[in-house]
Amino acid sequence: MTDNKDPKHSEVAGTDTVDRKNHNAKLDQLEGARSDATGEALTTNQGVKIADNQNTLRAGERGPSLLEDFIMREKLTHFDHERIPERIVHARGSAAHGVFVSYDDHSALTKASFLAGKGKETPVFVRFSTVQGSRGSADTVRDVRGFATKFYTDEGIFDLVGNNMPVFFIQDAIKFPDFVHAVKPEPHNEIPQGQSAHDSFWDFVSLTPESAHMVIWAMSDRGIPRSLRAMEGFGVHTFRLINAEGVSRFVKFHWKPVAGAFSLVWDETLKLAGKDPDFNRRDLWESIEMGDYFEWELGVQVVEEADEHKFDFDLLDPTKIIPEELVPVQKLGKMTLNRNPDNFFAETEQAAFHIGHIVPGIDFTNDPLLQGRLFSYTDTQLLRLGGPNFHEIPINRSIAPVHNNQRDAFHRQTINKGRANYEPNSIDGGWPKETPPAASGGGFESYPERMEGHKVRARSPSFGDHFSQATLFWNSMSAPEKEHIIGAYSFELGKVERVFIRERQVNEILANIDLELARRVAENIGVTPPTAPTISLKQPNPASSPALSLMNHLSGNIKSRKVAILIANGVDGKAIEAFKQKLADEGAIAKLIGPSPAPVKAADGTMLTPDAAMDGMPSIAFDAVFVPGGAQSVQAMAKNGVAKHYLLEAYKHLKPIAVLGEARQLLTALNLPEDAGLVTGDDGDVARVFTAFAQALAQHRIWAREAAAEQVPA
Ligand code: HDD
Repeated sequence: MTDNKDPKHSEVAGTDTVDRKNHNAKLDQLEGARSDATGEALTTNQGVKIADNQNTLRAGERGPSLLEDFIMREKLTHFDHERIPERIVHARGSAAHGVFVSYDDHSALTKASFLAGKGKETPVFVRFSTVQGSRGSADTVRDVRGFATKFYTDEGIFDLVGNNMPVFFIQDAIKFPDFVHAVKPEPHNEIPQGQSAHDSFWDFVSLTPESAHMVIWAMSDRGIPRSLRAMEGFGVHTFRLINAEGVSRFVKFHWKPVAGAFSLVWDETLKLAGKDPDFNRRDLWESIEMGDYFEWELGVQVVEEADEHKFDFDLLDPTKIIPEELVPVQKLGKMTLNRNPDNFFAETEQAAFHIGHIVPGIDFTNDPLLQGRLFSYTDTQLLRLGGPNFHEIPINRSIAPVHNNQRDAFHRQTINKGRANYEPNSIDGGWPKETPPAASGGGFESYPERMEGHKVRARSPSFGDHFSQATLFWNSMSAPEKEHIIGAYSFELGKVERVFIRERQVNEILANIDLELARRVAENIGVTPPTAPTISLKQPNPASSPALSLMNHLSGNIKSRKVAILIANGVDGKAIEAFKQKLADEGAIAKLIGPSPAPVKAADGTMLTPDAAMDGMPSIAFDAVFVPGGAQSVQAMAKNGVAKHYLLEAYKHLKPIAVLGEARQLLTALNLPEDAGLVTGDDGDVARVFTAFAQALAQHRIWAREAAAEQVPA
């Protein structure tokens, strides 16, 4: 078993002496809990070697099994107890280890030690999740994504338990069970799985105007991320950072993806849910295995204590953002996810996050959603992980030393020495002792906020504006993003059986966000378009925020983008070589996709082994497609429905496509017109075609193609 040794944090500034893949203080600690059976005998849980793992002990070869068979009984009993309750929300998740490196000494802002030095490294474990679906549901459903980060700091654990959207559906935690019941599959038939497109969700949100802002985020492209690496993350609530002088400032936490933020298109998500339900999880796993790590910068928006009331919304209201144009995001450091877990259950499933896990220098605010969360997370782990010792499970163990008088209970691992299990004591020298707060290394001290008020069940009037920031979000979208939002509301409300719920959402929610949005959705779902909002509305301030549009979050490069190269016998091998080299130079990933997994003979006689067959890795698994020339291969593809569908589908999903030589005939046959993302050239034109193709790929999708793509049957 592991012990809580002092952390081995290294104060490395700009050096790369640490093999991040395999070592950090947390990974070293976990090493003590890892088990490798290579070369070892098969044993019972008691360490007794097993001679026969094939047959139960029985009375005669054809006789009944004997109760005496302790080997069979132990094995079956353990198996019967393998499952633990899945998380009530965020059940489907995947996770990775990594490291957070502080850019600087941020002690003017906070005394938290993990931000106190340039280059200071802190191990992290991050679990991403969908919210609504169960453990086995598809990755690509329209949903919020959880983004929970466990910082194993040298002052204890700090969990930043956020989402990929900066606001939430409700303002008060007492509404959380209602909201979750409404969005989960309906109680009578447990349908639908992993989707909000059903009556009970829209019934609840149409009756709950405070959800309007979050729902429009969920209906936007943010609800269908292309990759977990391509999502922003948000702490959602306003927190406090407190420095050594005791100065407190309000902050909103942000994760800014180095890869940029970009999404799937809706038709793609529906197909992926069937063809590769593990799409996002696989991408995380495979990228890390390839050494292509996921990276984010941690940032904060900082508001001085004196400015608490200077906004036209309440900082304590979790349905509001602070527009980045009003308060810019300051970058504090960078997180790199660089190692996959060794065991999904032991690490990812047993990870216990809690918004109440904070360290000196960080504190809560009175956000009523945050306050309720402080109760819920420990409570849920007690059930899920079977008792109060879940902090001793290896993935949850602090790397800072843990000593207190909390004792016993199910599954206790620590063997506490000494006779005094209380404090104060004089028997064991008074240990463990309290540590007074200090500028660094001190005990935790809550910010001494001055409080007064009556004990009431009431919400502040400052939480009363539910629409202006939903309007701000809508105003900030590009034309394609607006179309996607209209499409998403129309799809979801179109699945709502009760017309009065459709009408309520359109008239009482959408009409108060934007009349044009409400009218377009109304027309699509067969309800009477509204002519006016139902209440007098506050104008958003600012009127629009460029930081909200995904179009402004692209990285400008094609690193990590996946490109399918379609091959068949007779393909132009030289063009493939040249194209692959250029992709590799830009950090993009190329896969050879053949009619079947069998090797293909190129025109020059070289043998090419496909990475996958066309039906095994369809176009939806890629960001772009390249079709090299070669008379014979093009003829074969022209007769192959799967190959033709590949191109039609990539075109329909607005992906860049590069086509060389004879392969241009395929475009004519398929009636696909050239555009900024459908780039063609002669066999020798690789350099020019690649440049245009890479430019299109850096833009993620060819949005100008959308109207033409709608006509494509794929
Ligand atoms: Fe929560 C899990 C994020 C509101 C109660 N929540 C959970 C996870 C994330 C969030 C990312 C998964 C953690 C993991 O990977 O294990 N939750 C949020 C955010 C919220 C939020 C960003 C609003 C700003 N949550 C919220 C409220 C409550 C909960 C208001 C209850 C009052 N959340 C839970 C929970 C879960 C959980 C039931 C389920 C599994 C778990 O905690 O460990 O306690």
